[in-house]
Amino acid sequence: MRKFMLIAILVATLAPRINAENGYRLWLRYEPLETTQQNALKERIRQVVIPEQSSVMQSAAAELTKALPAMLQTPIQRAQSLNAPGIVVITATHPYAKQLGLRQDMSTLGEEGYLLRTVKHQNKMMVVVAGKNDAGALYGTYALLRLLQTGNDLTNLNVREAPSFAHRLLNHWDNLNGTVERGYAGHSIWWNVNLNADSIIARHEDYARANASIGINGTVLNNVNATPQMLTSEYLEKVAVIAGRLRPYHIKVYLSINFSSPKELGGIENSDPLNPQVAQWWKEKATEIYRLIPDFGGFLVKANSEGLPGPQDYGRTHADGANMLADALKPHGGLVMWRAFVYNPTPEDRAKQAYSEFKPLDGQFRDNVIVQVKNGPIDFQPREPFSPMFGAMEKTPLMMEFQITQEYLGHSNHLVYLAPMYKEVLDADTYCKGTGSTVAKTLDGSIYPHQHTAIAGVSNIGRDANWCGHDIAQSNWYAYGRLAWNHQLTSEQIADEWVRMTFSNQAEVVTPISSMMMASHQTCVDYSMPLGLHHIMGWDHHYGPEPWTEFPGARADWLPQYYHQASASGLGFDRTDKGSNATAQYAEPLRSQLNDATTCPEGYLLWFHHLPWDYPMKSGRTLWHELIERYHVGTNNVRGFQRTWDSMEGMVDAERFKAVQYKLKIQARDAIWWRDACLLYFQTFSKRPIPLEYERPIHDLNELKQIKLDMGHHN
Ligand code: BDP
Repeated sequence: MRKFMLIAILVATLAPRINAENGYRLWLRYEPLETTQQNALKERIRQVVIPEQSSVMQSAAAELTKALPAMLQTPIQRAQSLNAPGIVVITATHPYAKQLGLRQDMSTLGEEGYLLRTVKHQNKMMVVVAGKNDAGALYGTYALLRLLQTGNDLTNLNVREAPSFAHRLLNHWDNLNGTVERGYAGHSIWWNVNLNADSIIARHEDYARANASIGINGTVLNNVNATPQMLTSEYLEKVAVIAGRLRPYHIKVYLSINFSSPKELGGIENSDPLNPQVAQWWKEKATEIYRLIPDFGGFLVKANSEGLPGPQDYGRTHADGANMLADALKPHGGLVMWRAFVYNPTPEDRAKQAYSEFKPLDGQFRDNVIVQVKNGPIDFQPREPFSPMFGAMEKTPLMMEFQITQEYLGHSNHLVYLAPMYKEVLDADTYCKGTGSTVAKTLDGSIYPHQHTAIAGVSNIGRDANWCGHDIAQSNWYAYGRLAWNHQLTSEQIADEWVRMTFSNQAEVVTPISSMMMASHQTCVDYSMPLGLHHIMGWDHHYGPEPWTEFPGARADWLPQYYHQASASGLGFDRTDKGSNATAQYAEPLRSQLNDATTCPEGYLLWFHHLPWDYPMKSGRTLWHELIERYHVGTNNVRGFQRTWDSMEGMVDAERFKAVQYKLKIQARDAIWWRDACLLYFQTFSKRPIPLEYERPIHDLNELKQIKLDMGHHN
């Protein structure tokens, strides 16, 4: 017995140290580095010098003071002079920039950019983080910590970075009652909380740290479906408190506004943007906001969309509405982010409507208006072609809106790494100015040199201990931020960094988890809406399959049949010039490529084409057979993810291991649910068998149709 215990203890000490974790620390865990790396760095980093005093610089100092001793397992001195080797963090204007020979290089750094350099100063090695301004210094500090966390040594550092987009925002769809629209990670971290509770103060600070570490510099605190109440002084005072917590991390706050606020709050007879009283009300409101929050970012506006009020209620245009708000914010330096998510129950194909409505307004917006466009023309479906607005609006700055929360991608139950989806859109060629006019380049100022460039991601953050509900969903917050900073990073690179910081630097952990992540988006598309299918999910909650849903009296464009058009003759939405002609909204040669089923990428095939069940696919299979194949590839891949994850037992901490394992079981069951539901339903039209080499369905279509999920707990 005794002997057995001794062996057990020995094994425990030899095994890698794995602490219990609940995911709260995200990718900022600062675990002790490998001993050899620690020893090398202890020589090189004897002190930290951060001579400047701004609150942002203090955040950089606090992060280093927290991270370095933990990673190096030794106390680190703060010092004022360059007497010993160590880390120096400065901005371009500090005299050290000159002494260290960096002034010249820094003069050409982009806004918020930074350099990381190893330089020799009086025979001592200095690791220098040099920011264009204090924000750049903060971002450089986090970049340095990322290099350390991911196992790099700091010899011969030569990094030069500046962000792709000037405004890099999260959009929280948080309601003032504390619920989160399409949020699957608990209640709001902003609303219906005790702002002075220690746990909330800590949350806000840790939120700010996490965002600063990936370069996010703005956040919209409330739902785009905004209530006028948001702009009452009671709430603005809360906003000021939150702004105060985010400011030291260089994060500005923004608010979603309700276009009817003047009428609802100000008692004005209407909210017509051309009514001088209305314009005046907004001017005064802006003044009140900036008195409380001098660096307030601006307004995000969802207007005349899904029943919300807007300028069209008064016969005015989106430009009239946006410009009136822009004029109110202009003297304070604020921005209007006006959403283009508009569609009405008209005969026009929903996928065409945003373009139809906004394209004629190009050139009519004030210079502090940015039009915020969802990545695809419908609504955050698992896969959409890019919105044809990208590239088409030459005189108006557009900004991308991605969704980080997994509204249509299995909520926080499914493991779906979204970087490949973001990249697919950012790297897509619009051809608006010839080959190579990628979506990213139409937005980042390289094709259209607008004063403002921006990007937004709909947050997946809530009050769950692990912030995002699913431990792996943290990677989507991370990846969004990294791509907002540099859209040229690859999905693989981002996954690799994230796994290293979040789980472990060991190759046996990094390789399997990141490969699984890399396969996960295509897998989810395959088991839910393959080959360009879209909007066939459950009514309202958007979880699980419901290609059959009918709702008497509901808008046609909220129902799945509108999108899949399944019939005895085939499947898919004809958006070619023989159908709705949505393809005409794209530039040539893409237009012709999409318009022709033989050249349309198969991933978008049923988005643009209605094809017969026997249509020959590139694989040699018929469309019906290919559909079966894709659904099975999807479900089989999820079973593979389960095996991969199970092989991580003991390699990652037990708490997160179990949590992810549990979610993968749900995902595997859901994937089969999707597969059986869609194939059995489409089979009622195709009237063709499922070939025998495939698994037999385990559900019955009629039973599946009875499933009515109550997702109330999510909101
Ligand atoms: C859809 C969501 C809805 C949002 C809307 C929007 O289902 O909850 O309010 O988009 O973006 O994806 O405004």
